[in-house]
Amino acid sequence: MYGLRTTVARLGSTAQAVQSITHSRPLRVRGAPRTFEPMRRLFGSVSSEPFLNATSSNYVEEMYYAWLENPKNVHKSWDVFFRNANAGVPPGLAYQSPLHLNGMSQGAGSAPSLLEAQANTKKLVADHLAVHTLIRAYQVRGHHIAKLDPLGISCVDFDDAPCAVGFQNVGFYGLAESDLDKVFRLPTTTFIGGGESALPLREIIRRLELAYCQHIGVEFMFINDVEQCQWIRQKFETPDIMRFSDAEKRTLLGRMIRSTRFEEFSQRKWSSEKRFGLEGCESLIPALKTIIDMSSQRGVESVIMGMPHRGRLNVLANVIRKELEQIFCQFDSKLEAADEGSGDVKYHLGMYHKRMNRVSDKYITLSLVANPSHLEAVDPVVQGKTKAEQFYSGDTEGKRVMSLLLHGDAAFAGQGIVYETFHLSDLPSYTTHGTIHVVVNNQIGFTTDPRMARSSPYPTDVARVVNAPIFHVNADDPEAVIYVCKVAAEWRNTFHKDVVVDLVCYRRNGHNEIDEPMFTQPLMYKRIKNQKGVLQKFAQKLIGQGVVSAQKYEEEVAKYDKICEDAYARAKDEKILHPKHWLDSPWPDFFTLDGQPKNMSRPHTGITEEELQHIGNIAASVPEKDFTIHGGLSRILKGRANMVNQRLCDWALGEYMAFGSLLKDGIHVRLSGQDAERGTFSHRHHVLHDQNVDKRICIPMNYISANQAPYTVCNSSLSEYGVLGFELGFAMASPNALILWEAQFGDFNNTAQCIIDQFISSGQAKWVRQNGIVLLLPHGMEGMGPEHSSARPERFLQMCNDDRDVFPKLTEDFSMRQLYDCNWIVVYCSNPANYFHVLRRQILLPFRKPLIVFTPKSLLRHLEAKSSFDDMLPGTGFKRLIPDNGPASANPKHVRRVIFCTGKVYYELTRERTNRGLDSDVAVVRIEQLSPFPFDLVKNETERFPNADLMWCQEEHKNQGFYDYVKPRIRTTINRSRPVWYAGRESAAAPATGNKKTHLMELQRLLDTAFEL
Ligand SMILES: Cc1ncc(C[n+]2csc(CCOP(=O)(O)OP(=O)(O)O)c2C)c(N)n1
Ligand SMILES: [Mg+2]
Repeated sequence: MYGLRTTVARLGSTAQAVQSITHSRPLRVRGAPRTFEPMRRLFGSVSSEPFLNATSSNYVEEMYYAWLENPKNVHKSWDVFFRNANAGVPPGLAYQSPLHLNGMSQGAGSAPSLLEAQANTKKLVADHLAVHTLIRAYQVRGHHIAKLDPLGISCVDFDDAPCAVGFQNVGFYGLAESDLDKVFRLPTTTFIGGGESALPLREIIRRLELAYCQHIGVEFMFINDVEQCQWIRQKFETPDIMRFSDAEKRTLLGRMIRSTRFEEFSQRKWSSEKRFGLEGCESLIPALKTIIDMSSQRGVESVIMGMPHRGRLNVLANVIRKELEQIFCQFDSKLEAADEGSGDVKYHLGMYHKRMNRVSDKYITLSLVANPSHLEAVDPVVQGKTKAEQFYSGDTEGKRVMSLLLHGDAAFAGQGIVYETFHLSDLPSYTTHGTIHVVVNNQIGFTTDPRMARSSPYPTDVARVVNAPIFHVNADDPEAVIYVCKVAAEWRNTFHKDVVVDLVCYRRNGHNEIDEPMFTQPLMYKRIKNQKGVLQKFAQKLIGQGVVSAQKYEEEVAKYDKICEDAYARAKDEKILHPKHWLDSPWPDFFTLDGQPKNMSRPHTGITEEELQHIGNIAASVPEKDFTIHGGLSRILKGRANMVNQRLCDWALGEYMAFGSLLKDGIHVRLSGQDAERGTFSHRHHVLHDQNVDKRICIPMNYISANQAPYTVCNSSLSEYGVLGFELGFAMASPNALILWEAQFGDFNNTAQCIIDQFISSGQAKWVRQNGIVLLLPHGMEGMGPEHSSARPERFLQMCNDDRDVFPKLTEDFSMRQLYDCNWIVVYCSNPANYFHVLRRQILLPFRKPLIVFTPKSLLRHLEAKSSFDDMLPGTGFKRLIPDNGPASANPKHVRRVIFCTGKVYYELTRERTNRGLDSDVAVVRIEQLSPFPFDLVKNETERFPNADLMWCQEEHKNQGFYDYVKPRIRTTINRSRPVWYAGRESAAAPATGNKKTHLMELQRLLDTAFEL
C-alpha cells in the first residue's frame, strides 16, 4: 500500500532525470512536502502540451517512480515512453503506441507515422490524466458536495471554486460520455479498486461518489505526509469498508436510545429548567462511546475530556456513567451543599470515574474537567492535565492517556484559544500526542447564523493549521458517525496527531429549553419541526433490515425509561449535595479520607548549609563534558560561584535553591513561559547551549542528585491564555509538583485573564478543587513606559476573598488557617531568601492554593537585593512581613512615621531615608505577603510604634497597585484609630508614564511625600 512512498524516498537522486521530462515545473524532491494544486489549476488548459502542466507532472511523476521500481508496474505505453525519454527523445516524441492500442506494431525508433502516434499519445495521456485529476478532485473536494447537513440548508461558501465532479461533469476534464465505459488503470493514490487495478470510468466515479460524497466528507488532502494521506484514503475508499455486524448495529441502537430518551425524560421532568439538551445531535453519545471503546482497545487507559454545555448532562449520564440520581438531584434547588464554596451549575461540573469498558474488557478512567461558562477556555486545561498524567505515568508517547475535546460550532470558530491550543499540540513540552476533537455543529450559535459567526467555510477550518484531518459527518446517520469516530480513534492512536470529527446536526430546541428560536431562525426551525428524530429513523431502518424487531426496540426504550424513573425516585431521597463527588482530579493520598489536610502545621522551609552549597555549585557549573558555553555566560556562572563562596544568593540563585532542593526531595518542578529557560532578563540560564554543536543543551538542574525528580523548564509558544491554561491543567494532576508559569512581563497576564478569573481565583470555590499553580509576574515601575511596568496587582488583590473590614481571630495557627481559607496567595518579595521560602512553602503546605508572585526586574541585579545563606538555613522561614531592622526600631517610641510598603520601593525608600538622615525617625516595614493579609504582624508593628503616623507608600498610581487593598486592612487592624496616609503616584489611566524624566520626577515627588514629616 505504501509502495509509492518508499519508492519516492529511494529516488531522491532521480529528481533530476524526472525534471528533464517535465521541464516546465520542478518535481518534488525527497523530503519536500507533497502539495496539491488548487482546482482551478487542475482544470487549466492542457491544450498546449499535456505533459507540461502541473497536474500531469504529478501523474507522470508517479508513473515514472513506479516504472523505475519495476517497468511492469506501468502500462506498456508508459514503459515505452519512459524508455524513450530516458534515451533522450523529447517528451512530445517519446511516446510510441504499443501494438494493442492502435493495432499497429511500432517498435522504438521505427515510427511509421509520427503524427498519428503523437495524436494517440495525446489522447491516451490526456484521458489518463483526466481520470487521475477526477480522482484527485473527489479526494480534495468531495466533501463540498457530500450530503452533510440533515436539514439540507447549509450553504457553505467555497468561493469561486465549485467541485465539478460526477458523471455529468466528465467533459470538464476533457472526457466524453463515451469514455465512461473505457477501462482506466487506477493510480496508486486511490483504493477504490479494492483488489482491482483498473476499472471502467463509470465505476470509478460511482465508487468515488460513495467514498466522498455521501454522509461523510473528508478533508485531508492538505496533509503533507503521503503515508498519512494513503492511510485515510484507504479508510474511506476501500469498497464496502463501512460495514457493521448486526450486533454492532444493535449496540449502536441501544446507545441512541439512551441518548435520546435521557433528553426526553429530562424534558418531561424539568420542562422549564435549563439543561442545554442534545436534541438534534443525539448521535454524539454513540460517537464518544465509540471513540472511547476504540481507544481502550488500542491501549488507552485514561481519557481526559473537556466539553461545553451542550449535552453535558447526557455525557455525564451515558458516557461517563455518573449515577443518574446524582445528576437528577442537581435539579433540586432546595438541596444544600455539604461542602463549602459557591458550587456551580450542573452543566459545568467535572467528573472522574474509573470503570470497565465492556468492548475492550479493560479498565478505563474517564474524567471530565469542570469548566466555566467561557467557551473553549477548558481546552488548554485539559491538554495540561493530560500532559501531566502522561508525564507522571511515564507515557512518553501518549499511548495510555489521551485527551478528547468537544466543541460547539460557533465557539470552535470564534474563540482564539482554540487556535492557541492547536499550536501547543506538537510542541515537545506541551504535546499530548494527539487530541480527538468532536464538534457539535448544530449550525447555530445561540441566535447567530454561521454566515455571521465565521469567515471560513467550515467551523473546523482552524484545525487545518496543524494539518489535522477533518471528518465531517451527517449526524442523522449514526452508522456514518460511528465509522468516522472509529477512524478518528485509530488515526490518533496510530499517528498521534490531532483529528477533528465534525458532527453536522441541528438544534431541535432553542439555545436552551426555555428559549424561543423562531424569533431569529424562523425558516430553519420550520424545517426542524418537520425533521423526524434520528432515533426514530434509525430504529425504522434496523427494523426494516430485520436487525431488531419492533417489539424488542420498544422493550429497550421502556427499559431505559424505567432506569430513569427509578433513579428519579431515588434522587428524591437525596438530602444533600456533595460537590466533592464531582471532582475531576481527586488527590486521594494527599488528603485524609474525608478530604481534609493531613495536618495544619507550618512547614519548615529552610535547608542545610550543605544543600545550599551543593545546589549553588551546580548552579555555577556546566555538568556535561566537552561542552562550550558562551563567554558571557561563563562570567555569570563565575559570579554565581563567587556568591556561593560568600554564602550569598541573588534572585536567580535563590530560585535555584528552591527548585533544586524540591527536586532533590522528589518534587517535580515545571517552569513554563515565554523565554523562561534563559529568563526574559537573562538572569536565569537554566538551559545551557553548546556554542559549537547545534541543539546540544545541558540543564544543570537535572544534575543535583541521582534520585532527584526531573526538572522541566520550557520556552512556551507566544501565548498566555493557552499556556497558563495548560499549566493550570498540569498542576491539577498531582499535588506533588511545583508548576510555575512565568509571564514575560507581568502585564501580559491580562491576555490570560479568563484563566485567572474563571479558574485560578475561583476554581476551588466553584469546584472544591485545589490547585497550587504559581504565577511569576515581573512587576516594577522602572521608567520603561506604560507597558511592562505593572503586573496589575490591584486586579489580583481585588479578587482576594478575605474581608477588609473584619479583624480576624488571632489563634495559634492563624497564619495557616488564613492560608487555608483564602482563594489565593499574593506576595511581592523584596529579597531572594523570601522568594526561596515562599516557593518551598508552596509545596510543603498540607493543602494547595494558587500563588501569585510579583517578581522583580531591576532587583535581579540590585546589589542590596541579595540574601545571606543564613536566611535560608533550617529554622528560617517565609516572612509575611519584614519589620524595620534599622535605628528606628532601636528606639520605637521616638519614631515619627511608619511607612508600610511592599517590594521594590523598599530600596528607594531606605536610600532616601538615609540621604535625609531620617533613619531613626522613620520605620519602613515591608508587607511581603499581601494576601492573606498579615493582620497579626501589622498589628504588632502599629503597636510597636505608638507615636508614629502611618503611611502606605507605593510607586504605582493611587488607583492601581496595592493601596486600595492594604489601606482598609491597616485601618481595620488599628480599629480606625489613626489615619493611613498615602505616598505614591496620583491616580492615572495608564500604569506608567512613557517619559523617563517624568518617571523620575514622579518618583522624587512620592519620596518627598513619604519623608515630609
Ligand atoms: C467566551 C464566551 N462568550 C460567550 C458566551 C455566551 N454563549 C453561551 S453559548 C453561546 C453559543 C454557543 O454556540 P456554539 O458554540 O455553536 O454551541 P451550541 O450552543 O450551539 O451548542 C454563547 C454565545 C460564552 N458562554 N462564552
Ligand atoms: Mg452551535
